[in-house]
Amino acid sequence: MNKEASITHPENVAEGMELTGAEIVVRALKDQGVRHIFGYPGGAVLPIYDALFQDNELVHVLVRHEQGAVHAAEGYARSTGRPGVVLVTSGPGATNSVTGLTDALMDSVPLVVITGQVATHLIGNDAFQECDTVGITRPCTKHNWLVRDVKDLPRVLHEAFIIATTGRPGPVVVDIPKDVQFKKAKYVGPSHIRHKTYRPRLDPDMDVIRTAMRMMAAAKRPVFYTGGGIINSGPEASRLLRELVKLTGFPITSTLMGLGAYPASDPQWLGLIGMHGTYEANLCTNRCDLLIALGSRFDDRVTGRVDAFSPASKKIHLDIDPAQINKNIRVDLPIIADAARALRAMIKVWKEEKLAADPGLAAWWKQIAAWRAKNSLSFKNSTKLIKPQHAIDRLYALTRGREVYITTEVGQHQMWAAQRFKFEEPNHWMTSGGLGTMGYGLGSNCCMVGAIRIPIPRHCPISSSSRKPMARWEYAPRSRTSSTARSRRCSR
Ligand SMILES: Cc1ncc(C[n+]2csc(CCOP(=O)(O)OP(=O)(O)O)c2C)c(N)n1
Repeated sequence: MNKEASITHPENVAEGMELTGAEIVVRALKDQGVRHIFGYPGGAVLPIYDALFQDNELVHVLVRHEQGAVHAAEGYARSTGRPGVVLVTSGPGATNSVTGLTDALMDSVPLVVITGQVATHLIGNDAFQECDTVGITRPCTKHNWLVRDVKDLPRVLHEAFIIATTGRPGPVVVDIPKDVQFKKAKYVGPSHIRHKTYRPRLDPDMDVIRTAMRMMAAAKRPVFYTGGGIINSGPEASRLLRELVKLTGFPITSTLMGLGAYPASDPQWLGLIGMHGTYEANLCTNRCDLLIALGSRFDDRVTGRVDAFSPASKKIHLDIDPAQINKNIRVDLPIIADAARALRAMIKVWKEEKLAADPGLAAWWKQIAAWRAKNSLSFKNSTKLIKPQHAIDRLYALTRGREVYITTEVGQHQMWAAQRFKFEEPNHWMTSGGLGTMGYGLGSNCCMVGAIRIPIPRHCPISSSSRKPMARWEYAPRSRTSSTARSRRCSR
């Protein structure tokens, strides 16, 4: 039979029409607003690749290794705020994605990873390229599914996007056996799908917000300690954070994952917190009487010894994930909510109650100025060699005012970039924080299309991008004829 004739073009299909599992995947991705997919083909996903080949809108970015596909999707998600989508085959394709999945789980990156699986009648037979994908990826995903019945496929795919992107974002895996990709079922659109039980709490308790704001107004030595949760909440959270910091006049520091939520050029900015942070950020955290943690999780690179961390402070902790509260550090006032919604409520209460910072804040700033004067990030430059710190300072100076996206590998250069590059906006800094994955930088850099890449010693690709949409054939292998032919097919 003519293969072309057997494939229904998804854009011509009305909801409720019978589609193959592979066509359902393509249609569901499009209905979820997906434009780019990062992937690598294999036997167990070929029906999906065939359906993709028939489609004119989805752009497939062919990678060289499935781990790279997941990192590219992570970079895409971090820089655009949209979920990254990955398509890989069964067995080794799925297992190669595990490092990326773990990385995304630790850094709360929304990903939908679709894996092929052997046909349902072969599951459990040690079939060729079979592995227990849901078993292997259970601890490194927010949720995962093995779809045995094609009738469940539309619902599962839409639920996958809901779970990946709402509440605390994270990676999900949808494992689809090959025979399910061929079978037909009625397509159901996203508007009909609501998860039965999953309801992340988004709005804060206003009584708790009022208590928090009174604690803030009474504090003599307050400091904001922000994290990746502000970035994940979306650009509005960063805007509201700026407003709250200005309203209160408090100093602010951030974790590695939170860089860019507050402009580094602002005088209230103290620089990075923790093991690689500035003297002033760490002494502020240690001596403060009120620590306001916003979308940060008190990880060991920030706290060091937990029994000696910020010993004199009361602690407020805003997080969308209740599991973070009192996990590492006991806090006095938890706020469970989406960061933007909580920040909006905080600003409202501060203004409505006409609150003002305690006059003690002036002495606190005087103390901070003395710590800052130590200039903890200074270094002895050289006339004989280019020091990495100098290189990053020059890159910052030369790219200032342009839209610059930075990705790093892991190690010393990562810390120098975090310390020295002055991030002004969210979603421009892509680095592996929680897992510390070497290989992340190259992969995540591949989502930067139209980017100028400046590799600096030792493994630091820095991208300055005009954020052009990805070209259809971008990153297809060029060297070998056979793989070029394959990539043409798969880059669609
Ligand atoms: C996949 C992986 N393997 C090993 C490590 C451990 N590790 C962390 S930093 C580092 C060295 C990095 O050296 P380089 O890439 O030269 O960067 P530099 O620290 O010199 O800036 C290693 C091996 C890691 N983070 N990730």
